[in-house]
Amino acid sequence: MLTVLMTGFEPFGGEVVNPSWEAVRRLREDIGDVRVVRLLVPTTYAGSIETVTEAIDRLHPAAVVMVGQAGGRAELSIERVAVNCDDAQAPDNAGELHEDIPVVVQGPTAYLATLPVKQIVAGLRSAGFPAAVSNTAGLFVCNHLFYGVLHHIATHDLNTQAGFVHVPFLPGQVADKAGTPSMSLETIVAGLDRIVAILTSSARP
Ligand code: PCA
Repeated sequence: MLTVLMTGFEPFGGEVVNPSWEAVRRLREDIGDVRVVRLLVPTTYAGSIETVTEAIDRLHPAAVVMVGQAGGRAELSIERVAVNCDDAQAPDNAGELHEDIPVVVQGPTAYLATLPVKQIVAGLRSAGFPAAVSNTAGLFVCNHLFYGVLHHIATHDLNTQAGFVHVPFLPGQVADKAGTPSMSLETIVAGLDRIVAILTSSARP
């Protein structure tokens, strides 16, 4: 049985929900012979990496798909690159402000996602989901976690593929944000479900 670890974040920045966790927590736990483990991650620099790397070391998943909210984006964004830099104007949920500091001191400048980014985008699009490759996961907690997990996997020589998906706001979050795109929870859940299917079908011989 293959295990896929799916993570979502707590709400942040004054929002009362985070579509990443709302969608991840609704994923089915067993899809055929794939076990989907769902994990809530704190939106903090200090806690996010440890929360996910602890689960990777315990579960030895074939893949980890980290999911976060990218308010303002219209499609499912499959992130290609994580960079070794935290630089945000807003504090995390612990009140920490990180301005222009590395995620890992003396770590490599960047890591590329080890999930098949282009194949995921093509698979989503052919199934009717709005999806695109993104070349920046921002410089806030999402990029921090993405970089930290790829660094952990690389430095411990682990056999887990890792990637990051940014999802749009939910419709209810944009009720007072005229002109801002959103995506229904059902579509986000179905898109994440499709990503699991794409990954696990390509992982099989
Ligand atoms: N999105 C933020 C952090 C948590 C989340 O869901 C980001 O894009 O960095």
